[in-house]
This record gives sequence, C-alpha cells and structure tokens, in this order.
Amino acid sequence: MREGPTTVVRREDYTAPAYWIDTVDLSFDLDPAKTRVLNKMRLRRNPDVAAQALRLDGEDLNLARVLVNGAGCSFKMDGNQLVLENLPDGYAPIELEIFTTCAPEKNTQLMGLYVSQGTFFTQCEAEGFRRITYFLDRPDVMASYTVTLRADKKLYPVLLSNGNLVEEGALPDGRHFAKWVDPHKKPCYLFALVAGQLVAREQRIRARNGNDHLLQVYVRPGDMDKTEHAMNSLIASVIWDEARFGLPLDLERFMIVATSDFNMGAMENKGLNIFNTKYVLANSATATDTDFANIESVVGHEYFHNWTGNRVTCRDWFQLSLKEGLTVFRDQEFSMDLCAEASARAVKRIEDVRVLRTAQFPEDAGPMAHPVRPDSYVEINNFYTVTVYEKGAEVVRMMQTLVGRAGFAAGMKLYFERHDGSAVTCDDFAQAMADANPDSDLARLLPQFKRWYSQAGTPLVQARGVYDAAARSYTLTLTQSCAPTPGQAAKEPFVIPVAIGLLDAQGNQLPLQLAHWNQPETGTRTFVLTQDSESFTFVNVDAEPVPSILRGFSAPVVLDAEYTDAQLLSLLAHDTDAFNRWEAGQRLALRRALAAIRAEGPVPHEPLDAAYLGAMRDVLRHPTLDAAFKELVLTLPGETYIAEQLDVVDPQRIHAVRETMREQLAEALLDDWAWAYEAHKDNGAYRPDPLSTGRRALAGMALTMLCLAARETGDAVWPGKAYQRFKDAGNMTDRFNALSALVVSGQPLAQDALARFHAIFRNEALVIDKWFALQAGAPDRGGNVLPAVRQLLNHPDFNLKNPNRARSVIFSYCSANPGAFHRNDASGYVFWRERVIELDAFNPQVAARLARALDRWKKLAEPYRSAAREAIARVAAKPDLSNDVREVVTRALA
Ligand code: 0A1
Ligand code: ZN
Repeated sequence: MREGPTTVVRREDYTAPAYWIDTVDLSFDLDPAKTRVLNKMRLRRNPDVAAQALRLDGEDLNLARVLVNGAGCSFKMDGNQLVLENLPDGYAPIELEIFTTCAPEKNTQLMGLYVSQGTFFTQCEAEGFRRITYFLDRPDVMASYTVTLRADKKLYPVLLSNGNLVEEGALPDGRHFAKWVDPHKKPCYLFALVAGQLVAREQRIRARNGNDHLLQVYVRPGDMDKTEHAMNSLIASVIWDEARFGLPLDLERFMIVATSDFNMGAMENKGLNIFNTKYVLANSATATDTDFANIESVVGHEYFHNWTGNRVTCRDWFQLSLKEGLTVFRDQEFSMDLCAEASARAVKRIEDVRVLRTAQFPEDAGPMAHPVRPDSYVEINNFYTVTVYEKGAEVVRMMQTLVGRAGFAAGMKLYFERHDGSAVTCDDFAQAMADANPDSDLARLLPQFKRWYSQAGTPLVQARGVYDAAARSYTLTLTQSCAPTPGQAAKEPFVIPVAIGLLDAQGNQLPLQLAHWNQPETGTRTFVLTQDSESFTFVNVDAEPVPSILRGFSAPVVLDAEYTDAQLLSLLAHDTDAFNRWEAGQRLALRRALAAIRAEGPVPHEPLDAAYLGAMRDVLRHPTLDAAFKELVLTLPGETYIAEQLDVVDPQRIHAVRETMREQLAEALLDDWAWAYEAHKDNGAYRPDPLSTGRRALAGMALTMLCLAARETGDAVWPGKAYQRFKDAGNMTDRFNALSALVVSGQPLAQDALARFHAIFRNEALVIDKWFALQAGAPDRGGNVLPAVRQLLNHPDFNLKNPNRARSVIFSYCSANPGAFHRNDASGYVFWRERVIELDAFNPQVAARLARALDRWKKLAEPYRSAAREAIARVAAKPDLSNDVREVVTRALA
C-alpha cells in the first residue's frame, strides 16, 4: 500500500492532456473480495499537444486485459502508470478496453471503491478514481459516463450511480443489474456508485421553471427517522440557488447517500452526493443545534457544487479554491439568507470568522502555509485546507464587497456564460467578475487583487487615528504588512477593503464626510487600501470619535487598532455593527488574558477587573440583544486563538489563565447566570431555528458557569439541577449541554451522567462519538485527561478504523485540547506519535490530518518545544511513511 517515490507537483508545469476521453462505459461485478471492472473508453488524441504515449493512472489494481480497437496490444508499466506507446496515429477515435479487479473490502483508506457496513461506496476526489480503473485521473478530462452495476440482489438491493436509471433487471444466480447514464459530462473525480441495503426518503419538487425533480436521501433502514432535516435543507438549497443566482437543478433525480465511514464531510458527486452520516442524520433526540446547523450548511455546500464545481470545474488541483472557496462562500450566504433576523445573520458571520481565526490564521503562520491557489504539492489530499476553503471564501466575499451584491450576481452569470461545461482556473473566475463590473474597484485593481490567490500569510493592518480639534478633523492612517511564509520572503501589498464607521463619545454613529465628498454619509463606508500606507481625513468632526474599523470583518486580516479600554467598552455597548461589537468584547478579554499570561509568577487569582465584569453583566442582562449573540460575547477567546497572539506559547499557562478567567466570570455574575438560565431554559417544542437555538446556547452556557461556580463554593444545588436537566431534557442539545456542564466543571456527578448517557445511546454511533469527544476534550485537572483518553482507546466501542470515532477521541485530545495535550513529561506527544503511525498504516489521509496537530511546535516554550520536535522527528524517521504524512512532517521540520 505504500506509495511510489515522493514527487513534487508544480502549478507552473501544467500541460494539457495528450488525449481526451469522450465516453466511458463502465461495468462492475460487485464483490467485496474481488470486484471486476470493465472499462470501455473512447478516446482521441488532443490535436493541441505533440504526439506522445498515453499514460493512464492506476493504483492498487490487478490488470487482466487491455484491448485497443478490439485487439490485444503492447503496453508497459511505469511505476503506477499504464503506458500505451503504440496507439494508432491520427485523430480518429480509439476504443480502449481495460479489464481490472480490485478488493473493496481491503480498502481501508476509503479512497476509490470501498465497503462500509456491508455497503459499497466510492470516493474519487481528488485522485481516487485511479483506484477503480486505469484512467486519465485529472479534472480537465471530462467524459460522458454509462455505468452498469451487477451484484447479488439480496445483499445489494439498491444499485446507484450518477445520472438517470435507464434499465434494471434480474440476472441468473440471484444477481441483478442497474444501468445508469449521466447526461452531463464530468471529470472522473465526480464519479460515484453505491450498492447496498438502503432506504430512501423521497420528495418530488417542481422548480420555478416548471421542471419536476425527484429528491432522495438514502440511509440504512434504522435511520429513516433522522432524514427530515437533510431533506428540508436540500429543498431549501434548490430554492435558494435558483432565487439568488438563477441556477436551477439540472437533473431529474438528485440523491444523497449517508455512510458512517468517510474521511471528510461529504462529496458532491454529480447527482449522487455521498455524505458522512454526521452531516445527514438528525432528530431532536440525537442531534444538537450545532449538528442541525452543520447539516444545513453541508447539504447546501454539496448541492451548490452542482454548479460551482461540477458544471464548471477545476483545470487542475491547484485551482481547488475555484470551486471550494466559491462554494463555501455560497453555503455561508445560504445559511445567512435563511436567517429571518439581521442579528442571526451577524451571529453566523461571527461563527464563520471564529473558524477562520482559530484554524486558518495559524495555518497561514505555520509550516503548511500556502496561498489560496498553491504553487506545489506532494499529496493533493493535504491541500483540502482551511486556507483553500475558508480563506478562499473570504477572497470571494471581498470580491462581492468590491462589486456589490448585484454586481456579484452579474459576475456569476458571466462566469457561467463563458465557462459552463469546462475546466478552468481561479484567474478565469476573477476575470469574469471584473469584466461583468468594468467600473468597479475590482476591475481597476484586478492584478493586485489577485495577490490574494498567490501570496500566503495573513496581512496585518495597523490603524492609527489622530484628532485635530482646531481643524475639527480626524485622520485615520492604515498601514499594511505581511510576514514571510515558507518560500515567500517578501510580500507585495494586498487590496484590502476596510469597512469603517465612526462613533461619538456617547456611542452615536457619526456622519462620515471626507474633505472631497460633497455629501456626508451615515453608517459604514468601505475604504480600499492598496498601498503600504494610506490616510483618510474626515471633516466636520466635533469631538474625538471612536472608529469602528473592519466592520463585518471586511477582509481576512489581523487588525491592530490600539484601542483604549474606554473605546472598546464604548464599541461593545453601542456599535451598530454587531461583528465589531462582539470583537470589542473579545479584545477586552484578550487583553486581560495576555496580561495574566505574561505576568511573572503564579496565575493571578482575579485576571478580570470590575469594568470588564460590569460590561459582561450589561450584555448578559441586555433587554434587546439576542441570546445567541450574548453567548458569543460571553465566550472567552479560545486557547488556540490566544496562543496565536504570543511569540512563545506555554499551553498550560494559557489554559490555567483562561480557566481562572472563566471561573471568575462564573462567580462574579452568579445571580445573572442563574437569571439567564431560568429565563432561557424553556423553549417549547424543539425547533432548530436561530432564535430558540440561541436561547438553548445561552441557557447551556449559564448552566456550565453555575456548575463551575458551585465547584468553588461546594454548592450542590446547581450540579443537582444540571443532573436533573440531563435526565429530563426533551432534546439532545439541552441534554448534552447539561452533561457537558457537569463534565467541564469536574463535578462528581459527571461520572454517573456519562455512564447513563452511554447506556441510553449505545446504539447511536453519532451520539457515542459525542460521548467520546466530550471526555477527550475535557479541561485537564492535574493531568487526568491523557490517562482517560488512553482508557477510551480500550473501550469496546472504540474503533480506530472508523474516521468519526478516531477523530472523536484522538483529534479531540490532540488538536482541540491544548491544555491537556501539551504535557511537561511529553507523554501527550508520545501518544500523538503512536497514533499518527498507527493510522498511517491504513488511512494516510486521516493520519496526515492528525500529524498537523503539532504544526505550531516552533512557537512552544520549553520543555514542550524540544519534546514536540523530537516526536515529529521520530515520525519522520519511519522509513515507510505515506506521502501524506511525510509531506506534513517534512514541512514541520524544515
Ligand atoms: N469536495 C468535497 C470535499 C472532499 C474532498 C476529498 C474527499 O476525499 C476523501 C472527500 C470530500 C467538499 O468540498 O465537500
Ligand atoms: Zn466543497
């Protein structure tokens, strides 16, 4: 299973394929031990490329036969490639027939054709199709597919592939067949098949244009009662894409199938999306509000790929963000548009920015930093990153900011007019946006704007304001810089849209008037920073204002604004921009966290002062703010985010400081938390809408705070109430929040609650994942988490082969629990090294993700730093690593 020699693939080396494949006729005789695949292709030479041999990719295949135009032919193997040197000259179509076998039941890496719980699934992105048959496994080769599936009828009653079912019937020996034809050309990474015992929730819909469609969500028979939300999300997605972008569903039938063994979230195969069960299955008894929200956005994401990814696809994998950045942007907009209230949209924006800052900013500052459009890779699977996805989405969002919402829709329209049915580049997308908006800042600045695609690293924007009382003017100077990243020592200035408002001392929004504008404007004005440094002078300003900068997080940058506490308190109390209101609270908390972390000696007992606590009380008790927004403001910045602000990181000290702050916040606001819990705990019948979701989130937070405070005082009332709530809760969100309150606060009742929880949900895999994750992610108390995690690995329900389960224990500990993972005795790193190596033996993709848990080792204080380097070096020293893990550890050590 080990891969061939490590070769670096470079974007600049792209050449068009020597052949095009026009049609593919695939027949499968499905058998877990030995599946036979007959692949008949019609191909032709690419007239634009010099004549050369045909080199087909293959991996882990047994080759039985190759026929060219019906006759045997000579071929050779070059590593994993099948090379045909003597194909007929000229440009006439060539019939190529290749017969191979593979062993799906032995496919533990879950790429290509594999078996999960007795059902066949495929995963072909990025380079999995070559594990099914020999092919030109690259996204710019688009073909028409006909697929015939044959299998035992009892074991595999449902046979699915892309497109339309054109024929089905019985075969001898209890077997049956189904023939599918996909009316759309597609790259092979969008191929899919599914065969097994499945049931479907079905819904017929009529689109705006009058076309009828059949929507289906396929699951295992016991899971039907968990499919309603996914179906509703799918219907909402179809409606939204047509309404917002005029993009209709182009298939008679659209299928979603859920599998419990999946490396990622989901996959947008044409007409046959395959999903991790985590992003399909939900009912109020087993799924939390977060699960419901994630399902909505992942169902949307995969559906939106049907246009952004499938109708127009990527020329090569360096262009991955062409489809991923754009599709994340679309799913974010979809979720926001489904919110009835503006405040709920702001909450969604804050949540998205939080993901960007806690995951993407560290990536952009670490050894794996790469541009949104990378220049090289060893293993493309390592580049399905938060940079390509989330930062890519921010780049698209900035385009929308620069051309406006209507201009953006016009750009999308032009993009499809130009490129429908082809495989293109990020440049093509940006060009269409600019061309559709010729008078925009985007068109004017396009070459410079595209540095967002080519330069890695998070820009730093410094803002300095000077008030001139005599001139009644306020001058704001913005200065940008960007630290070097691997392979990019010097950076050119970016195009940075900075949305700005001004508040007066009372918190009122001021009119904005620049010297050369005739009309003052109220509200927000977006300035486009293009130079290293630029100044803007506002006139007619009566007193020194408080600037609200980077409203709505208008660019993916770090803003250094040198605010005073008083200014931040004013923004927190009054800013009309909800994002900056939240941001002000985070800055206040961060400032206090950093002071306590940097202080000499033991962690201060009371890192928080009366001003901060009073401001938090005001937010918590605020008569009109949303519960969801309050919960976000009252949540302290995460440990990973705090770590990124420091040059030298002591994860245990960060953890201790943050926990101390949390306890202080819990105790100082005790009565307020009690009020908040009582006022928000009852929400009537369960509905996963933003309003009641927010109320449950705030009630859950209050309960945790009350249990934390009770730990200090020895009070038994709140833990008792939490335990009661845990038992009585009418939905998983409330139940899990109560369980989590007990676990997080280290209450003795937690053990009993955990045991009960397991007993109730022992047959619900996704709930048991939560049970594992909660324990592996619990706050460390005297080093208790690692021994608990080691025990969890021996739990009868633990299964390293199942990615969700492996993530629930191992990633929750190594990647999401820094205070417990970074230990003075290095035993956390030993655990990490063992698991990386163990996983790499059968699933390199998952192993490589885990390997990234130590990306930021160079920032660590001693003794962590040396111990972490040692652990990475030990992994790197293993001779038979996968390319996936080797690339990650090699970069980490560079
Ligand atoms: N295109 C998918 C992500 C994806 C990528 C690779 C996979 O291989 C295991 C699976 C899924 C998306 O963006 O949703
Ligand atoms: Zn995607």
